[in-house]
Amino acid sequence: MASRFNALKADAAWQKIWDDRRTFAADDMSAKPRSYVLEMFPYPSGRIHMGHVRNYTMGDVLARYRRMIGHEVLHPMGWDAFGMPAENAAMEKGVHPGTWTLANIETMKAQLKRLGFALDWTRELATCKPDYYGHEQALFLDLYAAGLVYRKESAVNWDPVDMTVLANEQVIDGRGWRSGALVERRKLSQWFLKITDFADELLEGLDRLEHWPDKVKLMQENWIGRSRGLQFRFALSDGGSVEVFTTRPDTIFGASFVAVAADHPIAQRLAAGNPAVADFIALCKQGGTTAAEMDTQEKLGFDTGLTATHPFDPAITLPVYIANFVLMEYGTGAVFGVPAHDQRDLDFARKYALLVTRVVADGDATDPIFESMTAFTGGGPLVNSRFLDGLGIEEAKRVVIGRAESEGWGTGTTVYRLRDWGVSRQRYWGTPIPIVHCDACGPVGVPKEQLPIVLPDDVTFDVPGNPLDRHPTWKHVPCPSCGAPARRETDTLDTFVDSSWYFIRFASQPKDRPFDKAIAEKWLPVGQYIGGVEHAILHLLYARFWTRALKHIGLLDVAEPFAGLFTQGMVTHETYRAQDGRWLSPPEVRDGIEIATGEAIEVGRVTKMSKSKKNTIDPEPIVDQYGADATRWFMLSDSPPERDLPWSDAGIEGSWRFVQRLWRLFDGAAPGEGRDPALDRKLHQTIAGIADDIEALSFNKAVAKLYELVNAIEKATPSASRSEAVSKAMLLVAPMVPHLAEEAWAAAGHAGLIADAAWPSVDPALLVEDEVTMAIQVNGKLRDTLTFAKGTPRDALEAAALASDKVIRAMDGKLAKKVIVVPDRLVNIVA
Ligand code: ANZ
Ligand code: ZN
Repeated sequence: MASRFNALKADAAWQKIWDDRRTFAADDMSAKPRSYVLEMFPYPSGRIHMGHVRNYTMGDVLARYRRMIGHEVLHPMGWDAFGMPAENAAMEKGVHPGTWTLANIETMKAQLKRLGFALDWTRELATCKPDYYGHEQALFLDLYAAGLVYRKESAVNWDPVDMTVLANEQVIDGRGWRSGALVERRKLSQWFLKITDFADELLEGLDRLEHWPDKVKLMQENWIGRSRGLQFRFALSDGGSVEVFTTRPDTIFGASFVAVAADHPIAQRLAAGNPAVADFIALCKQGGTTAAEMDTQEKLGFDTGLTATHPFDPAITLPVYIANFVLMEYGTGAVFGVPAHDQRDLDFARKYALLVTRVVADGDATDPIFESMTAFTGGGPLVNSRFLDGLGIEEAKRVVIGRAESEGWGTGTTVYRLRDWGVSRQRYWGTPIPIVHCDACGPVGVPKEQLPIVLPDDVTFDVPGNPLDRHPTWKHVPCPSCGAPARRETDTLDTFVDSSWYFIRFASQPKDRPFDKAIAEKWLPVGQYIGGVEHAILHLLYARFWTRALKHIGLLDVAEPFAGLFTQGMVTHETYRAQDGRWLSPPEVRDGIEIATGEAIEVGRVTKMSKSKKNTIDPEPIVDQYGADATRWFMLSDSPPERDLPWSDAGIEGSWRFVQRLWRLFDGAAPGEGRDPALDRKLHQTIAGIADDIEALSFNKAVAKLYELVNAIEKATPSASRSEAVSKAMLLVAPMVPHLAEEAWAAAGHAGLIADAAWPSVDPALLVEDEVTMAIQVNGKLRDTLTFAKGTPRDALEAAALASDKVIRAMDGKLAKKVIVVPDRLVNIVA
């Protein structure tokens, strides 16, 4: 062996061997216990980043470890390959989205390979390929046939200058990202998936996900947002009535106005006779559709002059407004406002000088006059509310709902914040929705034998809008049902649909159908899923829904897609700024100086690596310089995996030095004879501890134990124990630094791959601590502590205690009358 580990050479050599031998291909038919380890698949943006490296290294250590303990491991990789950035590249650089995407996949795949991940590349998939999205189209049709897909008018962001629909992320401060025009809300007929049918199941299923982080479960719970509500009618001064919906019926005595949406029938009726109303409604239609935008928009209202009668007291009347913050799509499109206890209502009430009455006590504050500009949304006993006074919020809700129902003016309902999933995107680079619109037959599903409906290649991006829609021929097809000339659907599916079932396709990928039920069921659910917390809500909820929907239609009998979930922290780095405020990248800076100008720079906060702040470290040159193993090792050390990992040069250099140190240890192991009991114990404790740490994904703890073990081995003198510890240490580090481990394993004369070797077994007897620290007392007072081998006999303990300097001093010349010995615990000398 050479005394220096040549990572560049070893990395490439072992990667080729793993590839040639298909070492990490999973066997569907294996009789071994199965492990499905999955990291969230990447979007092929062009290059991998440190976040990918950290994420995939964690999954890789678990996957390799599970192989070593004898599992058949499925650890696949693919590409979430549809989406806007490819279309943006097409618009900016004139390159076809497909060309751009496939080139990125090729680059990134090569980059991933250089990190030596134990991936089953035979199952690689890319969602932008017809052999993936064609099966997705088939599943969409199955869901359509089962009534889980429907069409509905819904609001979109409309750019009036570019004449196109914009995705929410293309609306910046209420304006189109390209045109800069104020975005309007427009109605379009769009496709929806009935996720709300599964709201209760999705909520209740969370309780059974023991291996999910609580914070993610809470986020999903809030997103589903199940609550009890009340729907009831207010009588109006014009003889009509308006139905409102509330989740806070307890606050009914704090109501100071009623508000309806701009497209509520009452508003529309008033607009017909009053141009001022019509103008106000037009004003409300400006602005984006995202919840955040709705929240930050200024609250605007139009007083209709109508009044509404309070359900519990006809003497109380409330003004009726048309308001821009009330949505027609939610509840009944009308609300009553309680300004003291809802911030939107308070903003509105202050603006229009309406009454603000406190009805929930805020600690000592019970005064009906509410002065603050911040609504009180906390809990407390009801006040100023007649028969509700003194009740808690939940109790008061029940009382009001009970009275409304028994008096017949309202109904209690269970309501959800969760909306059905709108999947239509007016974009090119996505899965074509397999529907044909016929004037006679309406929307008709494409017969499955015509799938995949493939995207046309000859599209242009020089003008805004959807290239599929303006393609000269693609959409003109005969109706599958009656044969008359008809139009293909030109919307494509939300890319979240693609990622809602890729883990099923990884498990089984027949050519002629989306997956084989029996084989997919062998692998699923994914045992350990690892990814960013940014997907805590949408992706994970959609995948849970899709899995249930497939179960509902009998295609797959799996309750939950991901049994275990782990959300890893980010890789962060310092930020640098030049004197003139320009962000500088780490290579442009040395010792606090901008290299190019020689001027001092300002060191900013440590933040998530991002292109905009230029504080990214490109993994590829790091791997070139330090090798895959040092890079992997650094990703695992220092920070707990759920926390942020600050990148530092010192950190990667330290990892590199440790890799070299491991190499010297494996290289220089002189054979020896005789046992070294302390080292034996250390080794076996480390084996057991690391196994637990890896299962718990506490990689930093496993790393710390390996440092300790290596220290102990280095200090030990040659012995049979030391030789054993060296060769077992190779196995222990193999999941983390696999190239070095293979190299050392081969050099030590083993025939097979260390990737296929078994995890060392533990001798339970050696796990027991064999030393005890005992209290030595004189007349019941602690005077000394001494360490003995476990089970040391009484007379030896007694003799050692009496010989202690501290004891002798404490006895002050007196004789011991009696010595009480509790073996392994204490010695008490009575003097
Ligand atoms: C009275 C009230 C008092 C309300 C109070 C809230 C706080 P969640 O919980 O998110 O479902 N609301 C109902 N329909 C609406 C619509 N179409 N557009 C805008 N707001 C609407 O929200 C339910 C609450 O949102 C309802 O309860 C209603 O205001 C409002 F202290 O009624 B509440
Ligand atoms: Zn037809």
